Amino acid sequence: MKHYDVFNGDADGICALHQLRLAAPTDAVLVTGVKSDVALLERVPAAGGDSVTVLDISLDANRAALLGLLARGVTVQYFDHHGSGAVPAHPGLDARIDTAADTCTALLVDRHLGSRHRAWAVVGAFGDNLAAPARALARALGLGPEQTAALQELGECLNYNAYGDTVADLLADPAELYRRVHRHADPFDFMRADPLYPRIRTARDEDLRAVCAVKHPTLANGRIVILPDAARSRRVRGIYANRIAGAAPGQAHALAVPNARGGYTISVRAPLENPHGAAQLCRRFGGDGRAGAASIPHLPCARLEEFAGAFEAAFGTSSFPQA
Ligand SMILES: [Mn+2]
Repeated sequence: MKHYDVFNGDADGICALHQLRLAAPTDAVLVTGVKSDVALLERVPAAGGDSVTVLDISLDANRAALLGLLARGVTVQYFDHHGSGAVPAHPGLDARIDTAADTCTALLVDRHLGSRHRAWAVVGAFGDNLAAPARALARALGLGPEQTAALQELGECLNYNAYGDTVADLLADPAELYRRVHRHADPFDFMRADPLYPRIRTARDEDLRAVCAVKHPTLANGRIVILPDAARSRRVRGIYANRIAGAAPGQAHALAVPNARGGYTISVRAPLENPHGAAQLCRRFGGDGRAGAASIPHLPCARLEEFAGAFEAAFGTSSFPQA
């Protein structure tokens, strides 16, 4: 009997799995990928009697594969906070799905485990740009401002590492990053001990510096930012989207990064002060996500203006800028 751990390669996915496996060590086959690679369940060759844990990928995006696994007699444990559609009622499925805008998978696992490895839930929540819930948990742990800031940076760096069109764009394969993180029950130990961490942090700083040098116009209620065609832009887009969203919490933001298919990958952040509408907008263009943060894997160039119009209509912004 085999067990498979299937998880989003971002901070939230890694920190959710890490907490679960600290509490219940399991010899598992790891299945993961870049952040936008969410159709992961179809890669799981489990048979009857096997088991699967799924973390931080939308049930809707994996529905057919999930139903196939359940039909073959595989038991599935599922934690997620993305739009799920109807959750199948099946005795083999234990699903804990909560799509509230202020939660994430690492927080759902924290709740499930009775806060046993809460510092990692703080890291995962910061990674998903949920600073308010992350800070509340950090306070509950008695962490001071410096320690909290260090966990925030760790979450942002783990999240940054997951962005790219393919694993080759990334500093570290998310499966390898998880294995390294998993050697440390304490996030401060990981930050001190693993040389990969300062490497990721330095790369993130360099990418951010280069991208911040690009000038972008500001609209009345939001911004659409187009980054240059470079691997750096693909790596930094998530953390940069969170950065500009945090700097103007009343505004909506869309970040367009040229992709290998000759179009754009779009990251959308609804205003942090009113985190609604991002997923709804992205679904119209073949994307998905959460109410506050969502993305479109591929927007053909010809549809960029249509997207800008829909962005304006969704968030009440005024005009389409030329960046
Ligand atoms: Mn997440």
